[in-house]
Amino acid sequence: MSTESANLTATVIRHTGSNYLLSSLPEWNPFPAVIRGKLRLKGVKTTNPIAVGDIVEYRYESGIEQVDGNTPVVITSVAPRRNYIIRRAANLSRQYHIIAANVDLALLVVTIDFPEVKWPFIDRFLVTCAAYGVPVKIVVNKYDTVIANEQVKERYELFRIIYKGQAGYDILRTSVVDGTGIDSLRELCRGKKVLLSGQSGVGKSSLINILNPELDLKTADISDANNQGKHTTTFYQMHPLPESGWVIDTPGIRGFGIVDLREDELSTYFPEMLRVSGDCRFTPCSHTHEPGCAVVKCVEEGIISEERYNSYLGMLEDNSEGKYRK
Ligand SMILES: Nc1nc2c(ncn2[C@@H]2O[C@H](COP(=O)(O)OP(=O)(O)O)[C@@H](O)[C@H]2O)c(=O)[nH]1
Ligand SMILES: [Mg+2]
Ligand SMILES: [Zn+2]
Repeated sequence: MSTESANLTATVIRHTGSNYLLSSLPEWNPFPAVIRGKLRLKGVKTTNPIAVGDIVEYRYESGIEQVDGNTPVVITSVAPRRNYIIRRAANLSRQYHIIAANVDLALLVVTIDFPEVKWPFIDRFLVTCAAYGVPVKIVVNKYDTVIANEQVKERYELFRIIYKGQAGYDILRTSVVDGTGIDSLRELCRGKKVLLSGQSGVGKSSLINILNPELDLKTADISDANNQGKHTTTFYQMHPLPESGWVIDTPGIRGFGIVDLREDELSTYFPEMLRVSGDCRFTPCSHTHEPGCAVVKCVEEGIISEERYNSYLGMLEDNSEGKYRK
């Protein structure tokens, strides 16, 4: 065997249009890459054949023996994904978009007050993580603004009852302003590939800057007219953390369409529904119209939140209609 046939592999750390940046993780040595021609990929049709976190094989262009940092290498194949997070690219579209692949942990960053929590969005994200095998935790950022206001505090308590108490998700409270939870966040990310996701303006880039001050990522001031976070991150990018671990910053995702979930499986991705569905009179039960449905009973009794149940009903509809929700 000649050494030329040795496989060279690296991880995709950035993707903009048809340009990629790779690194030989765990080493951090970013170098450019391109795809030549069509890369045959099995499975779903996506707007991006290769996503951040993908492990790829590459070769050097003829005559160049090693990475010189400037000349792009050529990506020749993508390794099977351990998991990934996928969403519908636009309303009624059959085109899908992979946000990231081979993720050890997804952190869904939310804020209680500013911007306000968009329930359909976060429930779609949580369901997608469960369906595609990505462990997920919730980060409530800007916790300084929660403790500063009684009303916001009440909204947070309700949020915690529903997502932690009923659904069982871990919630980490953080604040970039007073440092709450930052050590725990650093600990959570150690040695892992972590995706930070969430609406624009919740503080994803600010959190990454605290974890690695050398990055100095742009953050947006959202105190402008309509409380809309500006899109300061325009592409998905993985960043190294000082000790060990990597975080993937995502641009503000405006909507999230769930992809290819079987209707009879959907409720199993809501932990609080899954827990009681064994008590439904019928199997399978869609938890909509069936008599003796344990899920509906729990919703009526306030044991399962109406918002979460409504998210479930909305997803059943979207799934059949191919919709994308804001
Ligand atoms: N009060 C407060 N503001 C924060 C906190 N984290 C971020 N911000 C502010 O929220 C705005 C949006 O932050 P950014 O990191 O750009 O959000 P991203 O769109 O999720 O990346 C900026 O003005 C930040 O200064 C926090 O913990 N507390
Ligand atoms: Mg950002
Ligand atoms: Zn039922």
